[in-house]
Amino acid sequence: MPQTGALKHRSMQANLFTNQSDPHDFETHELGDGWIREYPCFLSEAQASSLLADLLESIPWQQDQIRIAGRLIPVPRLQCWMGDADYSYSGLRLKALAWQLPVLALKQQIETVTGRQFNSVLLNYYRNGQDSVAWHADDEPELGPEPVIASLSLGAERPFRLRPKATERPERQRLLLRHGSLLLMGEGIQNNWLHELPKVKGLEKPRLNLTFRQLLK
Ligand SMILES: O=C(O)CCC(=O)C(=O)O
Ligand SMILES: [Mn+2]
Repeated sequence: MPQTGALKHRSMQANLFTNQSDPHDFETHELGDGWIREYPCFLSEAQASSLLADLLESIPWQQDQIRIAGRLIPVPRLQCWMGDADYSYSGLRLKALAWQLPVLALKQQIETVTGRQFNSVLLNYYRNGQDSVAWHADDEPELGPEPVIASLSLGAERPFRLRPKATERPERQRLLLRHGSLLLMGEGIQNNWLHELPKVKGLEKPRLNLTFRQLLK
């Protein structure tokens, strides 16, 4: 940011006495037919680093395969689906793992700060800059007509891009997803926009991302 056509609203409460960042601080970007909100300091550096080490170790990471034009292709990242119900995308059925304590605690913290409810999470492990997520929208029917998704980033800072689904529209958005930051993708984003996490040449450091979702019962 700043980006074409993006209107920003800030809520930055500087703490004059401790100079500490507040997890409630946010910046909203209105994109016309959708909005996103960044919480740049959602977790402190120490909290984020400890959670990163814990999850790298404790999550049963696996490389799933999706079917494209009849062929099974390994996705370029490791994943784990956790929560109250199983999930499908691109012909892939993900069995839900029971909530693990640090992830459940994080879910509750995110619900308090965002005022939104979530019952599942997709955890992604990008081992280095060659791992990525291609252009997509999280608009499966199981997520309801207007999905709102909260996305927490840990580890290597990576660019995240958005573009309208309508190919004739030129707008683009690019954010940097920092260690310990939270991105809330609000109403309109999954219906009207696509997002991706592109590959980054020469990056060796790992990154984890947790996208909290609300599946319809
Ligand atoms: O890693 C990210 O920041 C995005 C992940 C994502 O879009 C997804 O899991 O649907
Ligand atoms: Mn997504």
